[in-house]
Amino acid sequence: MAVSDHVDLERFIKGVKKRNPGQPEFVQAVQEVAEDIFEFIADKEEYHEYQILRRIAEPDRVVSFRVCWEDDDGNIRVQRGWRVKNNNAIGPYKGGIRFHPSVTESILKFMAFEQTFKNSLTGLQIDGGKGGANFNPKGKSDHEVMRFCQSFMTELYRHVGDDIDVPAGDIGVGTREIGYMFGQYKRITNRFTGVLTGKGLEYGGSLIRTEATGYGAVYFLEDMLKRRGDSVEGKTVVVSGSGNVATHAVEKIIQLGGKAVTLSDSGGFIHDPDGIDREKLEWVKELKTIRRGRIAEYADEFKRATFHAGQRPWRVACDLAIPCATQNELDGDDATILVKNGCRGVSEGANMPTDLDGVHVFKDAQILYAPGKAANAGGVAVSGLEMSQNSARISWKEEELQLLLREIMQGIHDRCVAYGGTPRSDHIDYVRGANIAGFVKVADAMLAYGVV
Ligand code: NDP
Ligand code: 2IT
Repeated sequence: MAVSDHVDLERFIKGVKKRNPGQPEFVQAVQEVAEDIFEFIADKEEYHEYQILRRIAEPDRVVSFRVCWEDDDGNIRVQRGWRVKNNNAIGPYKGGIRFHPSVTESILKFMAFEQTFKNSLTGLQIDGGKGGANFNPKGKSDHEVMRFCQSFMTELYRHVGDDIDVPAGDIGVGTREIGYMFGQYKRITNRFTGVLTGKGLEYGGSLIRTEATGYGAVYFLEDMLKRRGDSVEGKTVVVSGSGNVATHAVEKIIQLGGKAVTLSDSGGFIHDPDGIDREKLEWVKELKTIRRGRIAEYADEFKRATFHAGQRPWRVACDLAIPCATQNELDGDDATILVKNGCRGVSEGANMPTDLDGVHVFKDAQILYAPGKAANAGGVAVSGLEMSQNSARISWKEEELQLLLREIMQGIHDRCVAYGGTPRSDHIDYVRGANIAGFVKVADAMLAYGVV
């Protein structure tokens, strides 16, 4: 990068920080992208003149609203809900809804920004949005969750629509919550449309949507390894999280002959040196989706496994790692230890799980490192396919969808390779590849529209 580009980049980041005080996650996500984009657009005057990156890093709209609900003891509770509409240059706003006590505007803005690049990479007609609330579903009864979801949708319904903005699930929002929200949308509007994805199969959901994010993250790993003449088979894999993405990533690792040895939640991680097999995985799924228990219970059930309270799994020696819990769960020290212990590939199932220091460690070590916006795009891709099925009022067969997901993930991989090459080396910088490939499509659409 030329000196003047560095100055421009520094000035740009300074501006982002100034305009978004108290929003570190959003600044972090923009910074990671800007580092690559500034270099790419150095000799592309139009992108500068039309302030494309500056415009993508300013959400089209941020809607914030009060959500009141009544708990089982009759207390009135007040939460804050949001929908961040980052960009709709290449399709309707599209992205998940997160219910977690840690949710802030900064976290939703970072994810809506990332989603713009991710959705562009899928090749489908969808652009970036994200929503959520600082509501903690843990320990709440079914009826409390239902009342919260209904109240949330009573405000959100006026901001979404099947060709306007199509939310889906994320942390704390699965099929149960989508069902309650879809029911309320239908009741208020009297319309049965594909306004949400991740729906139940009985009312317009798509086959393999539940599996898609975790499977996709492993497919991406498989494609990176394949390019090096290697595979997942026989590899030891460290996985964090124990929700939708983590459990389906483990499922695909097992199918491909790998051995996943860890899972985690906010209480700590379990290490199973024998590997998490199909039977154990079914037990975890039941624990997490039906009994809604803690991962610590795994070590009580399977005696050779150990539970490590308050810790993350990155010190366990492995060939491959798939972070699938949450943002900034893997820092520079963790990344250094992973590399030192021989980890050769990282595929991010979660959104921005690696902090900026960690990203630089992986980049410098030149391991196979796939950022979330590329590696976890399988979920939103099948959401996009759910939208297509809903518009046509048809349901595709499982084999067709499996094939489409596999092809889309390979397409994303290849787009990253096309833009992520490094001079005089066979190494691919997948972060740069994803940032630039995601940017170009959105940027060119924005240029076509002029200044709007
Ligand atoms: P789930 O709610 O199903 O599971 C979340 C998992 O992450 C749980 O094990 C949870 O543990 C853990 N976790 C959440 N917050 C924290 C925290 N602050 N510290 C430690 N652990 C935490 O969510 P998903 O599996 O759907 O989502 C996981 C990640 O994948 C998120 O980053 C999400 O944005 C991303 N993602 C999800 C997609 C999807 O289709 N669902 C698509 C693309 C990305 P605990 O139960 O203790 O909270
Ligand atoms: O981060 C994500 O891509 C998701 N939570 C899924 C979004 C979607 O619309 O399916």
